[in-house]
Amino acid sequence: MATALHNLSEYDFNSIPDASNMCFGIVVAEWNPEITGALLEGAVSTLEKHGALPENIHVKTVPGSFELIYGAHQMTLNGGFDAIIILGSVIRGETPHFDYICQGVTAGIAQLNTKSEIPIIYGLLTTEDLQQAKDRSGGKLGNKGDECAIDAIKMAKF
Ligand code: DLZ
Repeated sequence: MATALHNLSEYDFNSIPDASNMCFGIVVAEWNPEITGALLEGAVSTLEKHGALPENIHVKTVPGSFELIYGAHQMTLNGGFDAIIILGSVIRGETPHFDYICQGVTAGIAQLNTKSEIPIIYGLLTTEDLQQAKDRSGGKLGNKGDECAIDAIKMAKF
């Protein structure tokens, strides 16, 4: 029988590092502002809750989710960040080219992650309708912005 080389108790799946010496960039889309504003609020408050200083959280807005790719890329070039978060909301019912935008942003951010020295955390809500987006931006299913903040802190010093 094979012997395990790793003691799984060495890995702590639940700890969240202290973020007081970390610097974050957030790019947020203006489209569906009720949703993206709530995502931003969740992300910023969670970063601060884990020690990030307000002056180390830099927020830039872009018109729509498609521009999140450009915005995140510019932030990687500017330097000085430990992690970048993108936040957007695409709603199928209101967006005839929903699939194009979702796939474009997803592929763009994935590609950036393979080239960038710092992680880019994916906070794009892709929902069938407005209610599903509300449920995931501070509603009954939590706030994707909070989750992205935790992921950014965990990935920042990877
Ligand atoms: C054009 C468009 C549409 C129809 N729907 C959305 C949406 O639901 N969420 C979003 O973030 N952006 C949307 N956009 C705007 C595009 O993302 C982009 O800003 C424009 O196509 C200009 O590049």
